Amino acid sequence: MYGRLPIAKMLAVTVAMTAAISAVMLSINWDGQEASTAAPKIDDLLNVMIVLSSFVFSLVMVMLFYALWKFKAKPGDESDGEPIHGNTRLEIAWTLIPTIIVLFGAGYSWSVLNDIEEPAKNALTVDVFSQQYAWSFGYPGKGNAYVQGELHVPVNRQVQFKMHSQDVIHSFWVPEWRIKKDNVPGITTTATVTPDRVGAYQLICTELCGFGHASMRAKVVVEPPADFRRWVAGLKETVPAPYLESIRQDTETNPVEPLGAGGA
Ligand SMILES: [Cu+2]
Repeated sequence: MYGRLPIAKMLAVTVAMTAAISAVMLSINWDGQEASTAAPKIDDLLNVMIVLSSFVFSLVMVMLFYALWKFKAKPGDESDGEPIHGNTRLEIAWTLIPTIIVLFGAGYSWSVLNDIEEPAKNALTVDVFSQQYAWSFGYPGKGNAYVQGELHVPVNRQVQFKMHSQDVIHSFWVPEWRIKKDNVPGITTTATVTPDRVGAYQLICTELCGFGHASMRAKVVVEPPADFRRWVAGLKETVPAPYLESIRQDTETNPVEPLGAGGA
């Protein structure tokens, strides 16, 4: 028989290794500057996931290297390995531990998502139009004022971005806000963001959408409310008719009837 496993020692090594890996991984600023109220919450979530992943990785490595060292064949030993018929305690442990970790991760993510998508009463709605390979924006609360390639929003106010793709799937991503949302043709998707830092950022398409995908970007300006109002008031164009039509079609192609009832 193998004798008892040195569980206390293995656990100590696992914890030490988790701490060492986490210290290195958490010292790296993975996501860059935080510029929305959601950003610190999402970064905390990522950090917790990094620690959990470091723990799982360490545990697997410690057990793997222990087994390699402990059960190595002696020189000259040509015999077959000992037949093993399961180990109930081990099987319970390797089912229970991952289940707890995954359920914890799911619950924590759920609560963060709930929190950051909580709608605010004074939210500003912005229509986002994506098309190979450009972004443009409409302000339905401001007479459908329209602008191409440059998005302005006021600081410290929730913005509800309504996405309307005109062709293929694009994805709306401002890294400093952390928020990402797919733009799906025929469907209106919504991204909720409260920018909390004045500055200029980049909107990046993060769904491979064709030849010009890499250059599908727009400037994002977060500014004080008065500056934003002045900027919007200075816009000359209004949302073009085909785009307005796509907003109407989007809602029509989301049938309220159950699927198969001829709604689409
Ligand atoms: Cu793209």
